[in-house]
Amino acid sequence: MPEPTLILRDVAIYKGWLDLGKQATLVAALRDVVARAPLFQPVTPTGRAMSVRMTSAGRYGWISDRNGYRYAPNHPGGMGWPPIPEPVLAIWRALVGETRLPDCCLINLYTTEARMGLHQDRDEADFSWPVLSVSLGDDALFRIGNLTRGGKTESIWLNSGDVVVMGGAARLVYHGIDRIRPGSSSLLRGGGRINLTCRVVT
Ligand SMILES: O=C(O)CCC(=O)C(=O)O
Ligand SMILES: [Mn+2]
Repeated sequence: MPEPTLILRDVAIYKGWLDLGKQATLVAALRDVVARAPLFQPVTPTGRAMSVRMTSAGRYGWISDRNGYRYAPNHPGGMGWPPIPEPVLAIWRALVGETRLPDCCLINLYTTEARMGLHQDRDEADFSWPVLSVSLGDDALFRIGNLTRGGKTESIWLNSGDVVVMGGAARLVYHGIDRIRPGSSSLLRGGGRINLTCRVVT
């Protein structure tokens, strides 16, 4: 596997993994996904609206509503999730391998005010598979904590084209997005940031 640019608290960060051409190809593929499985604004189990809008591609999509956080075989609108676009799978193949491909590619859209609180990705059945995440569009301040809630954290700005892999000792690390830097990228018409999070679910 290629060497990451840096490792922060066991999280592997590949700065600038995708050049502008590859980023644009990804965005075009994601527009097709969103056309078939529209973005929706989830609520947390306690009923608070999340600030990101989201949708998914793959056998499963990640959803949140009054019934909890979980993977679902269908979009809340009833349709199936579109397949994960090939350029997304190509990133997974290069950085994780071919043995198993992700079941879910969650697509988060952050507009100016959106953020994501510190959390663990733990709705999957098998934590031996890493989580791979791709940043597109505006810069985002990514915070990495510990394996339990609380304690000191470290932050790093993620830029468009960066890829993050949380596996091994970092698979269950707390992480979140404090804020984005509006207007820092011109990749997305209308601005904002897209994050793709690929996971093996079952
Ligand atoms: O937006 C990001 O970079 C992280 C997203 C994330 O942690 C998640 O969707 O679980
Ligand atoms: Mn996460």
